[in-house]
Amino acid sequence: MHRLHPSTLTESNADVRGPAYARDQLRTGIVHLGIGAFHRAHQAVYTDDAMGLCAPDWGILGVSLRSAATAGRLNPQDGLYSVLSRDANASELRVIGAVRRVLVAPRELPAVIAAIADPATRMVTLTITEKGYALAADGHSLDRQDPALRADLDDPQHPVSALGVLALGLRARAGQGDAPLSILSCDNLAHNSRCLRAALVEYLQQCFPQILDWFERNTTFPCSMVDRIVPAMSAAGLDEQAAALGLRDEGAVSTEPFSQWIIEDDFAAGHPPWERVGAQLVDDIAPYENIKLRLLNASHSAIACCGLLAGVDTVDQVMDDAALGEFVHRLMSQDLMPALQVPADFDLAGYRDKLLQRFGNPRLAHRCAQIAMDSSEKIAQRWLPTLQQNRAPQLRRALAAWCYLVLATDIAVEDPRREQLLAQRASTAPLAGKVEAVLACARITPAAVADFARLRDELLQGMDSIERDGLRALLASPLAAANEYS
Ligand code: CS2
Repeated sequence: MHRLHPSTLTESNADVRGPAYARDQLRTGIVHLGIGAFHRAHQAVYTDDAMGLCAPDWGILGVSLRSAATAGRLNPQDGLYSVLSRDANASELRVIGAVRRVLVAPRELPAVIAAIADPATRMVTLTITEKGYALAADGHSLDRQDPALRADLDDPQHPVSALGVLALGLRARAGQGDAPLSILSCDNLAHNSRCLRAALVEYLQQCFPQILDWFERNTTFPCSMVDRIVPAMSAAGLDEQAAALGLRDEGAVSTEPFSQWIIEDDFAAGHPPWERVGAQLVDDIAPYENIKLRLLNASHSAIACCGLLAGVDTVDQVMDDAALGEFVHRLMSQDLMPALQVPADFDLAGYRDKLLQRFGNPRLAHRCAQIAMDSSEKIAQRWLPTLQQNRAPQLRRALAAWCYLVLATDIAVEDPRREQLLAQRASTAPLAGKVEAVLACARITPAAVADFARLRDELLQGMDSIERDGLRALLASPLAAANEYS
């Protein structure tokens, strides 16, 4: 079978849709830092659609900050890759042409800096995951313990972190005079681009204070809420997608039909007509990002911890499991939804029902282990605001499941604070102290949660109950259902 490439595209199966613009005229308008599967199934798809309606000058130059894997997959295909979206009822396969090339920052730093500095680049976008922002517990200042950030603050000419690369690129851009640029975070963080801006300002104050005036004049930071479930691709998934495409595609991604993107309308130098292909431009995204983070992502993290602990592999299998699926429903309706402020015309129950349907998608095979990664970062964004606002007894059970997972099992989960978490697992100190230390890794501290001592005691009880009777028994135990959302 031939490999996907512009020269082989005509060999793809007949019903596969390709770019609707002259791809040989594609020019770069966007530099994207962190070009993983999510970006390829989300922003790049909107951009591909939008370029069917405008000049193709919003092509994407992807940058990988660490691994050369994505470059190795996409560059031999001239940036082309396929996106398969499917659920129980429908399936669509298409080829995306919006990505022009992928650079690998550790080996091609000068080219990355030149691309950010190039006045033809009108936007820098980022999907670097929560931990990529190196934010301290207050959520906006720099975490000076972060190893990559520390290295960059010491040697800003040879950066390895996203912030460091972006800052050096901005310094080069500023050297050429005024050239407005929108910088847009597409990560699951509350006030994502505003947090990024605050972190960058602090970084620039220390490393390149001479460009701060330029930075004020030339940059905007529209926040955005992104939503599409994109599981990691498996080897079997690649084979299956190649068979459907009729071409081998090493960069293939597979996702759900649903996609949402809400962006603050605050661009410095124009934007692709994303709003004509399904994205929403709004004045204030705060309510939407809260709903998404504290309902979708919060439930996702609970599903992941409970699924891992119960030995259930994927999200749809969790939803199919009587005790676990019912728990997720209660968690949403009793704890998460009552803690949300929603715009007057927003149908929250409808949003929940759609989410339950999306989580149940049997064609996604979204693994609990993937979502459980980096839990210590995610919990602060997804669970903490609800814990601060109400009793949230169901959410406390999910938190007990996480503590149990970390402290009482040997299930390996990647986490930026893995060493601290493992040290607690190994420690012989009393359990209460270990639970407090684990919670602190997720920024759940006495300063953050008013009834912290009670929370800790409930978690100890919850862990004890898991130990004695198993997770399902804890999740099913009767509790007063306060504030039920019907
Ligand atoms: C998930 C998200 O892996 C995770 O942490 O919760 O990636 C989730 O699938 C997306 O935010 C959905 O938009």
